[in-house]
Amino acid sequence: MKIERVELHHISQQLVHPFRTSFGTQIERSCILVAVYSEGVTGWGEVVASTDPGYSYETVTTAWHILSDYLVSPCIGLEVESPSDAIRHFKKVRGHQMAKAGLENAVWDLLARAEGVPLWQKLGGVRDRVEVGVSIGIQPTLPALLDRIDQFVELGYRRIKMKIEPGWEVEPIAAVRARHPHIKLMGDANSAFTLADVAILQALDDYDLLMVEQPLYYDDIFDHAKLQAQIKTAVCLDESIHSPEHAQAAIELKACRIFNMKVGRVGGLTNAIKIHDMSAAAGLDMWCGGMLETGVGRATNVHLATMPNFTLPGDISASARYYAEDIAEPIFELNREDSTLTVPSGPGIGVNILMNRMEKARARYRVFDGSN
Ligand code: OSB
Ligand code: MG
Repeated sequence: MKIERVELHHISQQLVHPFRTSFGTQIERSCILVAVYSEGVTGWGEVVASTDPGYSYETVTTAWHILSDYLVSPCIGLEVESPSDAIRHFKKVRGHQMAKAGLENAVWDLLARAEGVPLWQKLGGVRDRVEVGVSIGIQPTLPALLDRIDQFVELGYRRIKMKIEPGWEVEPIAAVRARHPHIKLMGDANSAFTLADVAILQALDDYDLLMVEQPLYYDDIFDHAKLQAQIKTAVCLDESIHSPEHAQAAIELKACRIFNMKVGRVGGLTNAIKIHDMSAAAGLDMWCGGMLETGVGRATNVHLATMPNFTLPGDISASARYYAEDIAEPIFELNREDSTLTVPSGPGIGVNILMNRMEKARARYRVFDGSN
């Protein structure tokens, strides 16, 4: 198929609840939706960079620049039979994995839609529902935290992730564990600790956590290996893993026992599949992370999480947990009986963009069709 046209849509939507992590509070969520057109078919992908460089150096602005000035133009007029045809020129750009992923994932969706098959089939998925949990931000008080968790448990979520930071770790985790003795529970520090805090992280060993996610520096693999040797709780790496090479280093150094797979952070589905296969071969568990996506990115994540080595519940909650009105339909709803989302069965990612709603949320728009 020849790529005829690419569109970038920068949109911004209010979150249903502010989301506080150790790196800041998000009230609004921006992203770039990428649309790739060929032969009457349109594929969609989401660039999951945020407005601020708090989680990653990438922002909506840097991704707009990298896509506009380097990644998109070489795609116009390109003949693509597989996603690898579309991403060959990406290696001329170092990093900027989220920008790359949005465009690559749109090409995967385009090709799957053109073939009339759901994306999970192209990925070799093995399930039609994926297990999910919910990620809960840092709350102003302990009672507020317990309340918030009760609400989600009531909705049917069976895995709770709590954001932690220095001063908000052992006490809230102990309180949640006391209230929910059997729930799957984990903490995500978003890089807020250092090796000097090892005693705090050791204290978390008493609460039967599934894992502690990214406790140390956002770019680190080496210190995480030192930490994993000193705590019983499994370390999970999120921020530090941007490529199959990073995953290999983490495996060989025993820096973690679990990977959080975010397709944006690793530069697209091709790298996600490589890391999936590497962690399966090495016996590491993995799960699908989230970036407060719209229905587009959420759908990509749901399909990705059907792959066999996604052994733990993902941060892919129901649409209503994020946005009052999503820009794609159908929305994702939690299956209460087993804390899962159902994988869409239509072609490609299996959701459709509500153009009116999307345009209302839109801050910036650009078309690439070879004429500009
Ligand atoms: O660290 O996993 C994270 C959201 C934005 C940036 C980083 C993270 C998160 C989440 C929310 O934890 C996951 C989700 O529900 O989308
Ligand atoms: Mg994380």
